Amino acid sequence: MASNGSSVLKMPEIKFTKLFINGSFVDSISGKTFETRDPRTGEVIAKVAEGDKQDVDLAVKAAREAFDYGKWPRKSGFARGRIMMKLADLIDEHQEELAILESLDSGKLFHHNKIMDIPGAANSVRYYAGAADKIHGETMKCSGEFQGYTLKEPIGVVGHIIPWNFPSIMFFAKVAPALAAGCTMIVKPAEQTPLTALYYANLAKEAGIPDGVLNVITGFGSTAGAALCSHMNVDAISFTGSTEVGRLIMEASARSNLKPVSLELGGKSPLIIFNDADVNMAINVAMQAIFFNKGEICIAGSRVFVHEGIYDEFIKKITESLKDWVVGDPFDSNVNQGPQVDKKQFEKILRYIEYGKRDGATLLTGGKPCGKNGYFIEPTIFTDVKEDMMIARDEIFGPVMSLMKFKTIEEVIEKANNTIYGLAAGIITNDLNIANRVSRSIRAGIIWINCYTAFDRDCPYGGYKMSGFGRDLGLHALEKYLQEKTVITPIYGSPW
Ligand code: TXE
Repeated sequence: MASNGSSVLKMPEIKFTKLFINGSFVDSISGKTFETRDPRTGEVIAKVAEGDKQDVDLAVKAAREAFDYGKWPRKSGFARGRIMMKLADLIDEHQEELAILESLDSGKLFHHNKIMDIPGAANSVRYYAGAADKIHGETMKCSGEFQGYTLKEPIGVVGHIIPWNFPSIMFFAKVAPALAAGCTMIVKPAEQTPLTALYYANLAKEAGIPDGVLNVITGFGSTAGAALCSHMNVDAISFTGSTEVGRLIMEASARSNLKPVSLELGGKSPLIIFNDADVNMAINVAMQAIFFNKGEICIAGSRVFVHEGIYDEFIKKITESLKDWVVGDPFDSNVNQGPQVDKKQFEKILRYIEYGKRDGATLLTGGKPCGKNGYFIEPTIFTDVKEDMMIARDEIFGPVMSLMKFKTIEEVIEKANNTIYGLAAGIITNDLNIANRVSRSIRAGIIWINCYTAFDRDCPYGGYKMSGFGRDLGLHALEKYLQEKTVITPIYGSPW
């Protein structure tokens, strides 16, 4: 049981804990399991099958057969889309149970899961279901007496490697366009958050997705994930996770079959607040940019640059606003921030807070764990941050804001770009010329003007520089799961 402020939620039974291969839930070949824990307490929620190379081999075989001989890639896009629509409806029917499982496993806020993540996942499936019958090639009027056309064909067997910060959203950001394209696939969810992925596997079967098309292998990255990336029979990898692992995935591809990979990696995104900004609005945006999802979001606005003209006012008011920010049980609807996903992430964030203090930044708010159990951390703000400090350079992936002052537009553009990453940036100003100039000058894949963390499934999402390449979301995401074939034919019979 858990209270969400107004009502009491019944904790669901954990029904799916085995690997999902070729339409059935099965134990891992080794018989091994691993524990998934509740970040509110650190207690074990369930033991889940630990897949490894041999299990990946079985899943790839099933996906290969489903691709080479099965109906899914040969169905019309319209027929695939209808089955996907059914899956979306099933997700809606199980919305509350899925939202609870997601919070239990990840510490994400239940009310966010209920109104954003789970309905967002269902709507992603609908978006790509609607696109499945609109995948076309081109025709070319060639020189001479030939004509050419292109076919967009599914790329084949895809491996999706999913992180733990948005388990449902990321699952469908990758699975839905791949299904629409006609691919078959193996999903490796993060070891911290395997529960909803297995639940979706069951719903996919119920919706009528044929056996072997969608397989889920739970397990660890260095074993199951690595086996998928170096598999000779996997045709593409779509990955979201750390930059370090992104590098390993490219290496695995280079050493195996040169499968194309798309990587959505870390970030250290700047939020730039100019002196004409409405300071109260800027504070709301800045707080959402870094504290939303407990800072466990790759686009987190972790470097906040505030113009010197409003810097003192900004500091005073953000300190006041944080007094109303509640850290606590993610099932309570009055709570703004739940626990970090696991002990490793919790300790990483606390380590970075110590680096900040050690390197001479001033701790304005927070800086400590809170609560007796679990992985809760106070929302933390550092001032007097210098660009070369570790807290200003590295992705912390937690509720830690680095505040910096600036004077001129040229200076702030240079500072904002002074990072190996290029995922996102935010600009707060009412001056259209400033907004235009800065948005063109920042090397990042997404720019928000007078907002932050605003996503739409129709807007492509991905990074510049070491934040990766390839785009999720939007019709662009379909391209990762398609390849183009050119066909040339004489118009008036063969000249040979
Ligand atoms: O990431 P990993 P971790 C960043 C964030 C975080 C840090 C570490 O800074 O603090 O990464 O988190 C799988 N071959 N992001 O350790 O290891 C793994 O099992 C194939 C940013 O959790 O990259 C999981 O499914 N797969 C990020 C997934 O990769 C491997 C989201 C991500 O885990 C693998 C998460 C391997 N060798 C963390 N090793 C974002 N961009 O949103 C691991 N995995």
